Amino acid sequence: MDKNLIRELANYTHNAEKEKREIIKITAELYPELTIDDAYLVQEELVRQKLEEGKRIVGPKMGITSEAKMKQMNVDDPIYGYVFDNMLVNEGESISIDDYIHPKVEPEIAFILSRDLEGPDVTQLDVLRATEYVLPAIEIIDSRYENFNFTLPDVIADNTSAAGAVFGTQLKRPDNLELDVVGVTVSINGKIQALGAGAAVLEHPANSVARLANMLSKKGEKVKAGQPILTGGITEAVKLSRGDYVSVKYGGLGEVSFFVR
Ligand code: 0L1
Ligand code: MG
Repeated sequence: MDKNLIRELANYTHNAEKEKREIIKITAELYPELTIDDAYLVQEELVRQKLEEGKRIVGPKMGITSEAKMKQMNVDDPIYGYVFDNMLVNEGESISIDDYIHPKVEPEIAFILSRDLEGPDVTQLDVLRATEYVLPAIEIIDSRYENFNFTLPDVIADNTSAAGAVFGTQLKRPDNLELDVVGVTVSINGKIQALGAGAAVLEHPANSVARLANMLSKKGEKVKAGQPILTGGITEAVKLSRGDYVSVKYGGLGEVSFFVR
């Protein structure tokens, strides 16, 4: 793919993110031929631009991690993107809805590794052995595309809709936790809007970290120790509105909350 085109497409999604403005998906008219491999080149350029602006990668995130969503999008692999430091929201604090386009939240379990993991054959057991802590988290997604209407290459080129992350402050050792049967409820203003269990993420959230390591190995990259890794939404994404109090409870892992003003 031509370098100028990669830059043009990265500018397209990056500018929309900076200006909090909806855009039409790339594959509609701008470049209908965009493949998944092309889209990761666009994402790499987007990441490069953000780093050049002084932003810092906090950690990777996985998306499309439920079998139902993969089937719906007709793909075999989940997708990945990156959470940056300017996207972090402190637990218990508030966000302004005006800083987003049409934000939604996803309850996720995050992993912090004690050592790097390098694919291509990383397993769930390898991940659990390398895990220092797991922690509860909420991802805020905010596709830059109109009505969240995109194909898989489009969403990869948009850094997989990454817009925010709230990490819980309780870190737990993974040893005595059964993360596949951890229950999760997402409440808005005290009313449960979605619920699920850890197994919704590739049967076990550790599988998501393994898949990430194996996908990154195709580019000669690893999953790094010390970074929180968002493993994917346990329930469908829940839309946010001004005035919401968002509270997510995780069995055995604690609670994470924030306000929307
Ligand atoms: O983190 C995610 O699972 C989001 C992936 C992109 C799909 C979306 O924006 O709904
Ligand atoms: Mg997510």
